Amino acid sequence: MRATSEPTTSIEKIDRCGDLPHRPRVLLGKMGLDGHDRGVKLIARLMRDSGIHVIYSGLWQTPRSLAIGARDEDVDCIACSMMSNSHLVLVPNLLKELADVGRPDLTVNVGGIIPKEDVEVLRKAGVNDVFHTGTSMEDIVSSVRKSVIDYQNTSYENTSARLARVLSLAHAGSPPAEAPRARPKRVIGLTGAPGAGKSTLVAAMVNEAVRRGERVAVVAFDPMSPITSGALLGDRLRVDFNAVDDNVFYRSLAIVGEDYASLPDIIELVGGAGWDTLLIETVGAGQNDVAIRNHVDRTAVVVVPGMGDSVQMDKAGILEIADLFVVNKADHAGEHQLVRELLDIAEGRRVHETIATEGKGVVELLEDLLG
Ligand code: B12
Ligand SMILES: Nc1nc2c(ncn2[C@@H]2O[C@H](COP(=O)(O)OP(=O)(O)OP(=O)(O)O)[C@@H](O)[C@H]2O)c(=O)[nH]1
Ligand SMILES: [Mg+2]
Repeated sequence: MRATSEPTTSIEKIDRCGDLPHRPRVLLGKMGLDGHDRGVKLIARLMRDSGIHVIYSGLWQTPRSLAIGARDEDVDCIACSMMSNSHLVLVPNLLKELADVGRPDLTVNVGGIIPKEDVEVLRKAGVNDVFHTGTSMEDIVSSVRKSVIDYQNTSYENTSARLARVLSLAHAGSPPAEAPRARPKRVIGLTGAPGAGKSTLVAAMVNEAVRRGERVAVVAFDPMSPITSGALLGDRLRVDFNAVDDNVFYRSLAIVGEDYASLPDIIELVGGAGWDTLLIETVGAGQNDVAIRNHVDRTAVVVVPGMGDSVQMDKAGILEIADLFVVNKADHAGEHQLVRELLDIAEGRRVHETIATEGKGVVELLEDLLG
């Protein structure tokens, strides 16, 4: 029998970062309008399988959306993959935006299709290192290891940069005593099965909230590998930061199981930094994953058609902790039956129907959750 710490695939999954002061956090950024995503996806897996926490921001990022992401995620470095021959414009712009958002010190590494004569130009502009097609996994991991920063500096002038660092320390178990604390006015939990559409719903809701002139903080949890302690943090990519800019503070964190030990600190520190509304997305949840309820004011349980029948509805566990239900993917077959079955057990709790990808039902959900 295989032990839970043994890899299930032939990729050599080894923690190559366990000796560092903290788990390296890397923002994998893809600027430009091209769709070459094979390289970044490969790098993301390599990093995750080496014990690195990788935040993948998705294609078509702008210098500003990447800079905001890097600051709020408090990454050790940005790994920029450039395939569209726009590196001489976009990368210097990224460095400028990093300075504008309060983190001129952040390490930027660039890789992809970069002509030799451009390497020096990029370095002069402030890029730390440049990597080419065929770069080995060892080189990539070593570039990340070298970028690991010291968390002791909490004195950034920019409030989001400061909050981001304080959250890094809190998640590592040592929140700075002097950081301001207050519980946000509204702390909402979203939970539900993996892939139910939690992040897409959060993205649609924050988009609508910002359109209304509000600011929202989000903390999104994803699983940490039991083998390497690495993680691929992929919730953030659903949000279009070109639209919401830094009216949304978004932080991705990796946990094992339902270990929300740092969450009470995180909630108070987010509130202390002036955010009134906090949405918390759990790791994709199973029937037994109910711990989030202890931390939030209201819990929305997201369910999708086609996952069971009325017997599942009566089982103890996750459906019991719902303050309201969201039937997402309402465009899928079986939606009406699911709503009927939920209404049978809802006991007055509201059942929302949404298609998160089209924004359908999102306004009603937002109004119910945020009032
Ligand atoms: C596969 C491919 C495609 C696929 C993309 C599939 C996908 N989903 O990614 C398809 C067929 C769709 C495609 C389309 C196009 N492509 Co194309 N494509 C390639 C090709 C052959 C390989 C790229 C690849 O996937 N390599 C494998 C990955 C794993 O390697 P990588 O991305 O280089 O990443 C490695 C390193 O660079 C490094 N790395 C990368 N980034 C970073 C970042 C950091 C920080 C670090 C440490 C390391 C690092 O690590 C990786 C692992 O070693 C290249 C040519 C080449 N040999 O590179 C052309 C190429 C990139 N394509 C090119 C072009 C022009 C196009 C098209 C515009 C062609 C056209 N006229 O239609 C379209 C654009 C389509 C679009 N929507 O954007 C040009 C780009 C020219 C330029 N930038 O100056 C290239 C160079 C071909 C050429 N010689 O002209 N393409
Ligand atoms: N058809 C359809 N697809 C949707 C809908 N909402 C989300 N999706 C898709 O479902 C997939 C998963 O969405 P996510 O928002 O990442 O789901 P999640 O619950 O956050 O996933 P985890 O964080 O991994 O648990 C994505 O491909 C979305 O585009 C919907 O209402 N209808
Ligand atoms: Mg998610």
